[in-house]
Amino acid sequence: MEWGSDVVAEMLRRLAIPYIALEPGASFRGLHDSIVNYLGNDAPSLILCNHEEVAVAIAHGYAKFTGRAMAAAVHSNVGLMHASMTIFCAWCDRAPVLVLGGTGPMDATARRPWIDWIHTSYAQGELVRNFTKWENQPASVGAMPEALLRAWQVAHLEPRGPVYVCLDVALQEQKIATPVAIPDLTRIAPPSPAAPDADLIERAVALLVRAERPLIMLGHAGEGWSDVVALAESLGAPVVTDRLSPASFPTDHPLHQGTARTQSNVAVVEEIRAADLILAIQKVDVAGAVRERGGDPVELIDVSLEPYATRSWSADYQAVPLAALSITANAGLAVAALRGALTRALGDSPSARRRIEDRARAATARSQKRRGEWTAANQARRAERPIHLARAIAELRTALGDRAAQTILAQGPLAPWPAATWEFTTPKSYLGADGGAGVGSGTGIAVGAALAARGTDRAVVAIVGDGEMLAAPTALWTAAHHGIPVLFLVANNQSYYNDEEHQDHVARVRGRPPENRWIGQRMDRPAVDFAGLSRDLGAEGFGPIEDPDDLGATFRQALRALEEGRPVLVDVRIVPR
Ligand SMILES: Cc1ncc(C[n+]2csc(CCOP(=O)(O)OP(=O)(O)O)c2C)c(N)n1
Ligand SMILES: [Mg+2]
Repeated sequence: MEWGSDVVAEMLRRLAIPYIALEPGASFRGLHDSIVNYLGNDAPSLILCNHEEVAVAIAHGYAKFTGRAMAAAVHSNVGLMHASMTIFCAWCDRAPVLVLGGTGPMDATARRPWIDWIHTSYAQGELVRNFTKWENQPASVGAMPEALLRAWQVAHLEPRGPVYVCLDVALQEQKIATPVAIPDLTRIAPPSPAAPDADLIERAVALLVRAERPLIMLGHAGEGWSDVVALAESLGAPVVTDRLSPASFPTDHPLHQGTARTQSNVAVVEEIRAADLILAIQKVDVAGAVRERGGDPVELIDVSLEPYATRSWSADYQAVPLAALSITANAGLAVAALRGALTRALGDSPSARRRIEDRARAATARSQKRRGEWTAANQARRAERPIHLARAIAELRTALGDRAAQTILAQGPLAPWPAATWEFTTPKSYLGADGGAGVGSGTGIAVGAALAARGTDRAVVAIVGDGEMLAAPTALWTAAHHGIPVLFLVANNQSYYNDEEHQDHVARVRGRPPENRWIGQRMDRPAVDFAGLSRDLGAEGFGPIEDPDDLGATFRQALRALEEGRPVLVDVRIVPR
């Protein structure tokens, strides 16, 4: 290590950061040189992006798949401003991301005229302080290792989240005079997950055993599916999941009733209303879900680390859940503890077993009935033009063949996710929403997930709206440049349709013409050539597909690009609802 930024590069390697997504900038030209010429652009290596929003979203998608942070480097105050929305999304999604930036020189005598003054901010991290877990600007080269180590640890401590480290350009470019100590990271343990309180687990189990109609409401319940499934089965309890959170229960399981914020939301609401006890596990907005009962109280056990994420600036903490028991613990550990304690509590009481079997039978009957209804409803719309989303998704699933079950859906559409068309049967088969509901985050997240999954045998697909794709299409170029295979299905309704519905609502409330709802929303004149856009960015492009019978052959062709390690886009003209 000869230069200040070599210390940063060395730390990134020792922290096993594999990639740095970046849009380049002079404020971190020192670090850029250290990655390229000190580390040889390996471990970490650079992932070149065309917008900081995409760079951070790629790191977010990588974290969604691996649970670990990669880095994103953003140029000074201007790059950080570009990145701020996707940093917010990572914050709301509790995803670890290490954002690196530059500034200065803070020493005004060392500044180049104009540009260095423009790109110097005092307390630059304040821009993102309210939605990062920690931000810091080390004031010497010697202070850099500690700052990076703390950033890494804080990002990975649950509830996880983004962190920002700002590096003074002059320190990066300082020649190292005295040796800088790098801590021996092999001797440092990562922070341990929060274990549940044993007494609370016993009390929760007592409530669960007593309940007549318990419901399990899952958010990001972790990857220990077998424990969650065993817990549900040993209670015979119905289970609901949430589109906002990664897959955490097999959606084709007979106890699974529906997924909040999708076509099957109706079933979720029915189950919430019918329950006499709800066990929520790391669920986003528990209070909002319980509110579906219209004030009818329910016994609530809330397993969540969310209380530790409460900050003042953003209300992403949601309304306070009125829980009889709040178990502030890691979801996986809590579920395992509940499962063990429940097995002991139930013992081999034949009457308890009978009650549970009856409950499971009734729940299975409900889910089968609903599944039949959804399948019939989607079937009835198979031939529609513009194409019904369920048909498009079903065709993609069929084209994936044997790979379908292991495929990773990195982002889902805003348009109502159809039920019973794409079952999530393995951990990580769906990675959850973007956290902050920010249009423009989805394409980068999908590319980041595909970067993480590259080299595994899991295909990565994303279903995004036309508005979403247009906000950040350059993620396609990054994927093409770095050989990252990912398939985008653009659910193209030629509109910011979600907002057409808002304008419709407002007009009706005001007694004004709802027919005008398309103004300032529709994107059909001119129609955007998404396949052409994709090809221009170096990826493959197909479409627009207007005939549902063309979908199968097109997806099969598109999947060949994926197998060859290339990104591909398929533009499907869908009916909005
Ligand atoms: C950064 C940002 N800008 C605007 C919005 C408001 N918004 C929410 S949904 C939506 C429409 C997105 O269009 P598209 O991706 O085509 O999905 P569609 O509603 O048509 O299915 C918009 C503009 C937002 N959530 N985030
Ligand atoms: Mg749209």
